[in-house]
Amino acid sequence: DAQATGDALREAAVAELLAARDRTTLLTSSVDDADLVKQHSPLMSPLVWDLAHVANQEELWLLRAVGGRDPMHPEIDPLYDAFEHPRAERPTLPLLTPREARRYGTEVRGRVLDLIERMHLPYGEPVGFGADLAHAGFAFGMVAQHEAQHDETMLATHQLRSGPAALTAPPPAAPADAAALPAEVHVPGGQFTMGTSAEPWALDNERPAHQVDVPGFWLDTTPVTNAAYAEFIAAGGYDDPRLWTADGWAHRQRAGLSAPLFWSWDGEWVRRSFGVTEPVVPGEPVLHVCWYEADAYARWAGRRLPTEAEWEKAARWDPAAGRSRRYPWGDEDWSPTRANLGQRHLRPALAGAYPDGAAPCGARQLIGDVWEWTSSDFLPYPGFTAWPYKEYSEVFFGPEYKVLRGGAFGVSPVACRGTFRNWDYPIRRQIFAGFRTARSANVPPAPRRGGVTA
Ligand code: AVJ
Ligand code: FE
Repeated sequence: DAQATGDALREAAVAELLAARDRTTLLTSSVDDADLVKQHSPLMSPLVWDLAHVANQEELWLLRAVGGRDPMHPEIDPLYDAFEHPRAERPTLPLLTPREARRYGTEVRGRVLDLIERMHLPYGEPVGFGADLAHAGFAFGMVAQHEAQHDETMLATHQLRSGPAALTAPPPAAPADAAALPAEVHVPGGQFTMGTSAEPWALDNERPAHQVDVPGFWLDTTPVTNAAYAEFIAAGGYDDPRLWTADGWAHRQRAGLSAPLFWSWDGEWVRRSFGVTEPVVPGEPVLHVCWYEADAYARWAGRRLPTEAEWEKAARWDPAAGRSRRYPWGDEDWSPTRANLGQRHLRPALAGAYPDGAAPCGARQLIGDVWEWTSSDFLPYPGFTAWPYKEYSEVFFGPEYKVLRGGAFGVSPVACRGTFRNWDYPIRRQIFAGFRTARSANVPPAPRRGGVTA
């Protein structure tokens, strides 16, 4: 009933807020203060900015908007408004010190836990002050997802920093049956439900649920591997303008692209991963490629990137039940055997891993491991309403951003589901992005490239 659902959502919100803070603490205590205030790349904020920004957003949405409290330190709001200062500029701002940022975060969190404990979380009809934002614990879930997203951003900053490793983690489990997997799987044609109106913490851009007709198509069983991608490089893929879009070729020339970010040639391909230089693992999904590189690879392979709707249909459509699932494996929440999420590992698992997370179509690793570029621009669904602020999604809609789906090893489960949408510029490579390819039913299969066990 409504009371029990409200209590469950409250408990889940508290657990997710605490889990996000554990990750934030790990990411900001594994380096010293000099490292926290330093800018490791013009693409990223200093870690200490993210630290205070998550606290500031938590204060804004939970203490002020839901709780009706007065601002704690109104003078710092502009410093932590992502739209006021671009990332490159943030190190020059009079930011809170690491010690001040930690204390601010702890104070906000203490008050938030106090607030949520004493709050009635409306689940049925919204009533009273702040009831809309707090409805189904949405604002709490949104803030937990926000901090989790910045944890992923901070993880990308860690990957960009120079010097010895600051983070360590065990490798993910190896797949048992990858050799037996088909290269591609079929997704049947017809209507399916894309997006959601039911998921309580779905963000505005995932809403509302709507019917989309997706003709039958074929999709790679797993993300494209390093071995397959290395074949594309060896075949001269970076030197053949016919494989690239006009914008992609111009960017490839301007930026001097010749391999994924963090790769270098040393008689073999090696890569730098969180402070460790190591041979590129052939069977792992390729990581740190931009949309233009993914698109060119797909053309070389005689294929194309999947559309966003194709990706979601492959991940959610259950033909036997005639409905869309929350996740590829069903409606149950994530668990560690289903997908590589939550920064439990610092790398993707080998292609073919996580049989427990397979979709009804047979595709693996749609959730976790690497974000997957789709061919689609980031656009609103029919019936979209910005909520609770235009700057989460609406201001980004348009052709300049491409959609990524599925989440990566550094994405927290709270911010990952079959409907979750991410987006970035097609030139971006510091994000944990790879891809898989597709072909329409009327296109003949091309010779297999790479292979899931390579
Ligand atoms: C959804 C990952 C594109 O990091 O810019 C964080 C998430 N929004 N703070 C981003 C976000 C506001 C957003 N992405
Ligand atoms: Fe943010």
